[in-house]
This record gives sequence, C-alpha cells and structure tokens, in this order.
Amino acid sequence: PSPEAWWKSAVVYQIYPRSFADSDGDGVGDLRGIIERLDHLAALGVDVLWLSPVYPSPQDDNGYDISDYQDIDPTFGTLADFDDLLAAVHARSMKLVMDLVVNHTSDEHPWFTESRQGPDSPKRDWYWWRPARDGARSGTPGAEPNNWRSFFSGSAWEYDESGDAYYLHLFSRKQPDLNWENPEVRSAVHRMMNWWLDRGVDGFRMDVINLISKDPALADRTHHGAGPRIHEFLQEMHREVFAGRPERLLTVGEMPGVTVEEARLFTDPKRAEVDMVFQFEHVGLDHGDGKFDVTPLNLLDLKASLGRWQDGLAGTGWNSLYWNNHDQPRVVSRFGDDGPAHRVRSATMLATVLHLHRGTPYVYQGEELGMTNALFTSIGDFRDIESLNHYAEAVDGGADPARVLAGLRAMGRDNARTPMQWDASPHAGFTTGTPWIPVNPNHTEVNAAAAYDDPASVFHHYRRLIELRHSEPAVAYGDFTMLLPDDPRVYAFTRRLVAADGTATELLVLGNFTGRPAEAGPPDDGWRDTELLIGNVPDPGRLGTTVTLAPWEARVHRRR
Ligand code: TEU
Repeated sequence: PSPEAWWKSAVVYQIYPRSFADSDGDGVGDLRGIIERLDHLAALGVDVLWLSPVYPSPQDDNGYDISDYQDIDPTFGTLADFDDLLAAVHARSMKLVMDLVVNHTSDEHPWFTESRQGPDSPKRDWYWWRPARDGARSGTPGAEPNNWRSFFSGSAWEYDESGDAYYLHLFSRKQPDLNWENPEVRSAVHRMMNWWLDRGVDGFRMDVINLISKDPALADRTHHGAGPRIHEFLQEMHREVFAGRPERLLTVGEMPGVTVEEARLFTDPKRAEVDMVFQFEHVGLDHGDGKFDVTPLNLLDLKASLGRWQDGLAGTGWNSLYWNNHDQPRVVSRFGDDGPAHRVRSATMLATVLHLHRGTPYVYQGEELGMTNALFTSIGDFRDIESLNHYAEAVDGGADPARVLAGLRAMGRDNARTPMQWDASPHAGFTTGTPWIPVNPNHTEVNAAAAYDDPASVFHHYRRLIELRHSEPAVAYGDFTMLLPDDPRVYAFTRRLVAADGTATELLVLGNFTGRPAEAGPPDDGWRDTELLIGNVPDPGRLGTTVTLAPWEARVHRRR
C-alpha cells in the first residue's frame, strides 16, 4: 500500500496578517509581527501556516484584490521580510502556504489597466468584456450583459465608458474576473506560482478556484458555479506547477457551492487536481434568505451534512475540516455559547468534535483562544466591503436598518477580523498604535497570555487535540461512522483503524451541543474498558451503558 499523504495527519493554522500582530505601530499587522509570534504557533503544534494575502493591493477587499502577484504590500513588509518569515517557519519545522487569488485581480493590476485601454489592447481578452444586452443602451439600468449578481451586492458587471463595454466582477468592482479561456492568462498564473514555489513556499490555498472556469456564453442564471473547463484547468495547473516537484506541498481549493460528488473528483489523487477543498455546506445551515438572514442551527442538519461529506470522501478524496476562517463569524458565538459560564466548555467541545473527524483540520487565528464575535453596535463599526455594500443595498431597498444590522452583527466577516488577543493590555498586545479595527473588549479575559497559564484553557485543549492527531493514527486515518443521527443534542461518532498487524483501534467521540445535561450511550457494550483520550470536564467518569454528558461536554474514548 502507498504511504499516506503527509497532510492527512497535519493541522493547518490560518493567519490573517492584517489582524495578527503589528510590529511597527501603524495599527495593521505585518510580517515582522508574525515572526515575533511564531513561538505561539510552535507551542500549539500546528504543521502548516496559511497566510491570507500579503501582496501589493489597494485593500478594497483586504488584500483579496491583488495589484502585483510577485511582491509584498509595504503595509505588511518587504520580500526580504517574507524570506525571513519563511526561513523562521521552516526552522520550526512548519510549512508556509500562500493564498492564491487568481479568479480576479485588482482593477489596479497592470494587466487590467492595460486591458481597460480599449478593444485593441493586447490584454483586452485577459478579462471578461461584453457589450450591453441586445438593444439596451450602455450604462442604463438593466443593460448589463447578464443577470449575474456580485457576491458583494449589486450587478456583477461594471460599465466602463472608455471602451463602451462592461467588465465582469463576481466580487467587488475593484476585483475584475480574469478570463481563464485565454491561454496567456493561464501561463502567466503558472509562472507566478512556480516563482513562489521556487522561493520555498509549501503550497497554495486557492481562492474561489472553482469559479475560474465560466461558460463563455455567460447566460442568465441565478447561481455561480464551476464552469465546464474547471477540471481541465486544475489538471493543467498541476502539470505546469506541481508535477515532478520533490517537495511535500499542500493544495487546498476554496470552492463555494461545491457538492460532495464534485469534491470527490477534485480531490481524487489519481486525477491530480487539488489535495482537498473547502466546502460551504455546513456554514450555510444557519442561513435563511441569504447569509445575513440568520436562522438557528439544527444539530440534525449539521450531523447529516458533515456525515454525508465524511461518507462521500471516505474511499476517494479527502476532507478539509473547519468551523472558522476570515469570512465566518466566530464559532463559539455561532454554534456554542460565548457567555462567561460556557465559553471555554463550548469552544473546546466544538474543537473536539471537529478535530476528531476524518480530514485535515484548519484552525483560524484566535479560535485556539475561544475568541468571540465582536460587539459592533452601529454600521460605522464595520469595515468589510461585503457588510457595507449589503447594508447600503438593503436599507436603500426599504429594509429596517435595525434588522439589517442584527444580521451583520451575527454573520459579518469583521467578527473574525478583530485583532488577535495576545494579552490584557490596551489593544491586547496587538499594536502600540491605533488598531485598524477595534480590539474586542473581552481581551482582558480572553487572551493568549492568560491561556498559557491555565491548563484547562481553550489553547491547551487545541494543543492536546493537535498532539492527538499526530500520535494516534486512528484520528488521522480511521474510518468514520456516525451514531445517533436523530439525537437533537448529542453529536456522536466512532473512528476505527485496523493496523497492518490486524489490531483494531476504535475511538468513540461524544459532544453535547446544548447547555443542559444530555444522556448518551456507547453503541454496544464493548466500551466498558476504555481509556479517556481527551475531555473538557474535570472528572468525566467511566463510560457505562449510558453516560450523562455535562453541558457542552466532549470526550473521546479509545478501546483496543
Ligand atoms: O471568499 C469566497 C466566498 O465565496 C465567500 O466566503 C465570501 O467571502 C463571502 O463571504 C460570500 O458571502 C473568498 C475569500 O475567502 C474572501 O475573503 C474574498 O472576499 C473572496 O474570496 C474574494 O476574493
């Protein structure tokens, strides 16, 4: 049998550089700040760091609008700082993965400024330029080439007078979509990727990579999805960039709307596309009519969804596991209870359940501290273009501003973007200046310095979970079986691995998703003699025929 891929037993940590650590007091995090805090990550034990974009950018979407793919934004530092960071990460035996944002560039990228010159520009075809709809007068309402909507509100088309045409932008109007039908675009991207890999980076997290292929007909429709050439483009990228490199690299494709059937194709190693994908199903379960219309999570839906992904990628393919990233509200506030009584317990329960699934877990900065959603009160507190555009559009359309604000407070991306809480000092040790977005006032209690000193902290729990994945092969490689699919309170499953010598290891994972005690039992009576591998309450006691889980309790038992 072929050896298991290294990333199956790895844990990835996402850094959002703007909010991680500021070394020069300008209120924005930077590369030197990350270097100074690497010991935190080494102590946590993560294997890979994923850096959100640090390239030169007008920062319309906090760096996801790139104006130069082969440099560092002065806000974050220099290429020399980057090389130092890479060396420091490698010196601690960790890897560094870059964000690859190639569905679109900034409108200030030279490729686009050239393309924009007019129909005769040699780079005209590098982007999606289209005339007004048949018979419509350019620039008038409804004249856009099709009905596509931007992820950030409004039409996905922007009229440009100089060439009397519209360009496509699935995100902000400052993020024009690249035309991947054009082979020059693809080879320019491949060259850029090779340049970073030659510099020593260990792979890429690929932003909305399933959207790079679009049906050139650009017909009206309601949902953005993968276009017809997506597999071809990823296989070509693999050939041109990754194939034949001896390094141990990681690729993860972010894919809004991807189904489990598609994900199996994307992650089948035989097809050589990407190692794993980020899917969005479980983070859409509490969306109502749009993401800002929040509905309570139904645990049965969560189990059904994650369970289907476990089954769907069991034989072929591989899951990414995440609760949080820079686009999602904080999980302890969303699916747990961030009040003082239950914050630590619910954060550690959620962590345990996620990290015991089969797949590669991703930890988003601050998640390992149990950081919570922010306390935004007025629209002026928000910085994110998605929230600001949504508010303007909804309120213009007659929605009640207080209701719109409630949606933003619960689901807005800025919840994830408040500064990392290092200590109890003013601005949480993030900066000596004025932070670009205010620090959460709860940093006086919720911070890394306090967590290091408390063996029962969220930090030490994450550290133990990561250690467990490294030391117990059943966590990384075992089969997954969902239990109690109809229990509305307890999340339960087993993991089972049969070693080469025939010995089976079985793990039982139980998580109480409520603030009240909940009864659960092991699936059969073979669980009397087990070892407790990890739990989040002081004296969990043995596993009988039934067990009463404390509010938000999680535990993992092992039998051999
Ligand atoms: O996000 C893509 C995406 O589909 C969403 O998660 C998006 O952020 C939004 O929340 C939809 O409601 C990626 C990046 O992670 C995000 O930060 C960028 O804004 C976006 O692509 C554009 O590059």
